[in-house]
Amino acid sequence: MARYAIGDIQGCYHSLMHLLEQLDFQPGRDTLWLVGDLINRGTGSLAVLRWVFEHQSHVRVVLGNHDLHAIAVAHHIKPPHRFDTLSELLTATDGPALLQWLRQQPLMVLEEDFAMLHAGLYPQWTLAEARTLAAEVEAVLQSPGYLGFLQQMYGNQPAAWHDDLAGIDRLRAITNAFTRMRLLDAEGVMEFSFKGELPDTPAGYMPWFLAPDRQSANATQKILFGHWSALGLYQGHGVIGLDTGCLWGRQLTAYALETGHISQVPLDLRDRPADLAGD
Ligand SMILES: [Mn+2]
Repeated sequence: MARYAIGDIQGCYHSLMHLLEQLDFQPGRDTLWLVGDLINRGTGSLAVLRWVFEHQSHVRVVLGNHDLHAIAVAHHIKPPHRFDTLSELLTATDGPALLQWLRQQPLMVLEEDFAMLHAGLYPQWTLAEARTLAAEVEAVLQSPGYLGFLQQMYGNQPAAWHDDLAGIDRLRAITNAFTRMRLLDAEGVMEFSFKGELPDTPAGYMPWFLAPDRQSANATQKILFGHWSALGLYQGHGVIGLDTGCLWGRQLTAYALETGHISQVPLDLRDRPADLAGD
């Protein structure tokens, strides 16, 4: 029995199949931990989501920004982005059921030895506090009122967390930290536009995992995350970054939780659309 965490798949179905073959992944014996952004931009969003749905009892998933975007587009809350590759999923007869299942997935997984989230963990939060805050958003996403939340989910404000945030501001700040954050400034203001490499971090900002006062820094759990393809494979400070830019022509990466062994496959070119740009 093994557990493997896999970085952002983004609809790269063939690359995922190659990686699972390389791992000799056996459903019923092994478990996958997927760091979110399962779908969009690659050509195989429908195939990826069908595969994950079919193997859901052997897969742990956290929601990424592209996953939430797909749900919002499906409900006509957000217009499709020019480089979205969601139309096959959105028109499939099983599309609504697949997206309903996706909407039930958490923002954070917390076990005794590992935690997993898509983008970042706000430095002021312990892992236990973060899990409680994730539950606030998950409860709304899983409630009949989820459309109202999706309609107000977008926006960069409030950019800093305060414990006394309430209502939609509170839910938006939690969602942005878990699914979009890469950098913050010394005052804890989140920055969402920078997507570059670590050495190019703008002056005055730092990656969330290098914040000097990070409450999760000394946790027992290692933190698995994705979302930052330009960071690449990152191991240090108790975190493991797994988005290695498969979609962008680099690799899809798996991290074996029991051994720390890294496995990688290159992009299968069938996964890459002819028209690819954006984030
Ligand atoms: Mn992402």
